[in-house]
Amino acid sequence: MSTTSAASRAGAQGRAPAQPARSAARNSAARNPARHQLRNMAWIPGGSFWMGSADFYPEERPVHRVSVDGFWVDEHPVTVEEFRRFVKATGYVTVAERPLDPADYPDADPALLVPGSLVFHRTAGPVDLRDYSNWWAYVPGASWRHPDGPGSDCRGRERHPVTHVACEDAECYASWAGKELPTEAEWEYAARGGLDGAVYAWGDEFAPDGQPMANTWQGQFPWQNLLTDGYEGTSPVGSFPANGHGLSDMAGNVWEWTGDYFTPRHPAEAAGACCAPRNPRVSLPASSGTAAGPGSQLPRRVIKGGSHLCAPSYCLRYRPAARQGEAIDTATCHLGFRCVIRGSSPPDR
Ligand SMILES: [Ca+2]
Ligand SMILES: [Ca+2]
Ligand SMILES: [Cu+2]
Repeated sequence: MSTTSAASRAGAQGRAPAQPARSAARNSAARNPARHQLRNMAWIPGGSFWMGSADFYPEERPVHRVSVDGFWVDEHPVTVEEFRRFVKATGYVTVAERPLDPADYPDADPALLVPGSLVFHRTAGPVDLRDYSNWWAYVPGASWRHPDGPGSDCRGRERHPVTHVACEDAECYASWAGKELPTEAEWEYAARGGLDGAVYAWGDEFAPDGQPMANTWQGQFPWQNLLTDGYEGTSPVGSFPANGHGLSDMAGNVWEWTGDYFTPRHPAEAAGACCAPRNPRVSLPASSGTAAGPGSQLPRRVIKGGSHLCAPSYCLRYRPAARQGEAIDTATCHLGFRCVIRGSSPPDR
């Protein structure tokens, strides 16, 4: 499912990051990455592809030609284990763990101005799908360390993707690791695994020979999870087959932050094949517009790939072309990230 509608923290207010994003987070591409940085990364050869889809949601249109240079990308989303290493080394405190300043939220219920994050709760039965508060709750104390709220922890989930990370958290991690967040074009190109124009990261059929290819939701959202794929909630990275580039969990498991601001539509196709945009990116927050509703003053970034909460009955977004705008301060139990390294050379083979 999507979290656009659940974008505002504390259910009623967005919040500005308590610390300014470090400028280093923007220009950290290592020209000559060290060997250890490239561990668990795959080289994606440059090329061009058809970005977007005409067959699903309006924000994926129009399909247009794009080219990207080669880059390295993490083979799986950043795990709890990896994020813990970063926090240990730096003492970093995530957005969801920071107190909110009441001065920033004059209209807010003070009881909700405490650190926390959005947690999904399965409902007892069918509910009105237009009201996301039926299944999303702002849970004080929920964070990457306590993914289900106070009393829960990450024991047994070290190899699961880290969750409850806002955009700034993802960028600070990337900066520390000498990496960056992918652009939307890079992410989508990598997710397609060389299958240009296919519906899914593995082809056009959702479950070839009945085999689940990603951690999604089977059954009637948000009350009946049939667990055909074996997982409720997140799954250890790499639990499902990798795509043609050797990348795991591009579809489902957790949504993933990108470096691009959200636009409600893709740009039109260029006039000729000669003119396909190269390494396009959307770096102006203003282009993300403002969504209706609370928290809408915050810019939105593109998130990609869908999650374990995406169900055909509600949100068919476990596809490379799928995209969503997410307020930059949002943290949830189904949103994580992976990183890239640009500007270096391909591996010697
Ligand atoms: Ca599942
Ligand atoms: Ca994913
Ligand atoms: Cu979804």
